[in-house]
Order: sequence, then structure tokens, then C-alpha cells
Amino acid sequence: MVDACVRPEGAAVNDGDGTLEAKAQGRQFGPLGTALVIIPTYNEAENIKKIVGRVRKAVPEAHVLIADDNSPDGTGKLADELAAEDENVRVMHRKGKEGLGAAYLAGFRWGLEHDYGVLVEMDADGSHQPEELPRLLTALKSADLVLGSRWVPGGRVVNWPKSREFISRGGSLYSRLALDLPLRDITGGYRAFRAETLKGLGLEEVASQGYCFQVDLARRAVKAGYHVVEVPITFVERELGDSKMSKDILVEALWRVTAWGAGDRVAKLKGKDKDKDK
Ligand SMILES: Nc1nc2c(ncn2[C@@H]2O[C@H](COP(=O)(O)OP(=O)(O)OP(=O)(O)O)[C@@H](O)[C@H]2O)c(=O)[nH]1
Ligand SMILES: [Mg+2]
Repeated sequence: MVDACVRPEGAAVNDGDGTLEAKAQGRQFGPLGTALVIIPTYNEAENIKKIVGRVRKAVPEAHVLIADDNSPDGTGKLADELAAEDENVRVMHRKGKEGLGAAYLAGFRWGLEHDYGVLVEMDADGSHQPEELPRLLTALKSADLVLGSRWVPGGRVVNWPKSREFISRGGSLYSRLALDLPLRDITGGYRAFRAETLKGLGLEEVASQGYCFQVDLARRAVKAGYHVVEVPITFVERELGDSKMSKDILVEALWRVTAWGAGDRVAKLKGKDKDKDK
């Protein structure tokens, strides 16, 4: 169910049984503070300058952190050129390819240490349109976490082959059912977190990568009782550069989500048994 309760314009509150919305009622959300847009890169030389320019134009008050894993195609050098021209663009040079999750965790740590109020996840390839970021940030004014969502009304994908759409929709549906999450787009990577939310997710225990990293953070946020809002986005298939999606990423997501789901169910059953014994 997509809830139609009080919400920022364009934001769909997706709260299944109403619990998330109920949790938000009566809550006072503090001011957002400065946003840091974290862009992880691996071989994005064809995209990096364009995406950073679009972010700086769409949300001039936000800063950018490029987290590059020593891309062989020289993305890191191009990122340095951007940072030299603009003091609000920073580059984190990492040793080598360690996966999207590790790059985001390092970026979050840096952003929290530097007192940013909001941390945004955004791909470098143009799939996440910077021009939609103001809508995500508006929704975050009354939420703990905002997910850019392809699978709520108003959300869509452009130029995606049916096979990718099937995998993505299937992945979100499986995660939703296995983990009992009241969310529609659980694998997406266009998100805005309040700093306080990230601090409450236990990031030091996160080991997952790829799509699974996104599922892991969403599940932690819901479990911790945070108010999670889905805002419809138009996701555009990359035009330049190569995808880093692989079979390994899909397999990791499948086994981890299945293991988390099984663990949650066992924990619930144990809880019920304890209640019976009382
Ligand atoms: N730092 C870093 N960034 C990565 C790594 N793997 C992927 N990325 C970046 O993470 C973002 C998402 O990766 P994509 O290859 O676009 O993955 P995807 O969106 O699932 O795949 P496509 O839809 O085919 O583009 C991009 O900005 C990548 O450059 C990595 O190991 N390290
Ligand atoms: Mg992509």
C-alpha cells in the first residue's frame, strides 16, 4: 500500500501496515544542515565531470565527495581536477576496488567526521538524476531516511531492458517478503540519510556489498524504527561506461537476504516460545 497521508509534495510514504507513518506522527524533525553527496566511482571517466557539474548546478548548497577506488581509467585524476576548481568538491582516493559498500562506508565516515547533516548516495553514471535531489531533500525534512524509488506510483525506469527490470523488481519483492519490509524499492541506491539516522544503523557491523548493501541499510533503518519515506524517481539507464553489476553481486544479495530472513523468523519463533513459557 502506498500511503497518502501528510507528506511533502511528490513524496510517497510507503508504510505497509501504517506503522512507519504512525511513528512519524508527533515527531519533530530537526533542521537538515549541509548535505554531502557521495559519489562512488570505479572507471567512470566518461561520466564524472558531467555528474558533478549537474549536482553542483541542481543543489549548489550541497557539497560533493567522490570516493574513487583507484580506477584504472583515470577517474581519480579527473576528480582531482574538479576538486581543484571547486572547494566544495572533495576526492577520497582509495587503494583499489573494494566494492560499492566499502566506498560508501568510508564516505559516510568522512561525512560524519566533518559534521554534515545529510549524506546522499548517488551513482556516477547519470542513472540518479541530480535534478531530482531537491525533492528527496524536501521529503527528508520530515523523515529519517528518504529512498529514491522506481517502484512507487510516479517512479519509472528509462531505457532499461526488460531483463534488468525483472531482476530489480524481483530483488525488491523478494527482499520485501523475506525481510517483512514495508518498502517497494529496496535495492535502489539513490538515497538521502540524516546524519543521526546513519549513526543509529550500526554501520561498523555492515559487511555487505553491491545491492545487498542497500537492502542491509534499509532493513536496519526499518528495524531501528526510523521513519523511511519513498519518493518516486525516474531512473535512467547509463549511456556511457560499463556496468559493474555481476553475477557475484546477485548471488551475494540472494544468500544474504535469505539468511537475514531466516534469522528474523527464528528470532520471532524463539520470542513466541519464551512468551508461552511465561
Ligand atoms: N568506489 C567504487 N565505486 C564502485 C564500485 N563498484 C561500482 N561502483 C560505483 O557505484 C555506482 C553504481 O555502479 P553501476 O556499475 O552503475 O551499477 P548498477 O547501477 O547496478 O549497474 P548499471 O545499471 O548497469 O549501471 C557507480 O557510480 C560505480 O562507478 C567499487 O568497487 N568501488
Ligand atoms: Mg548504474
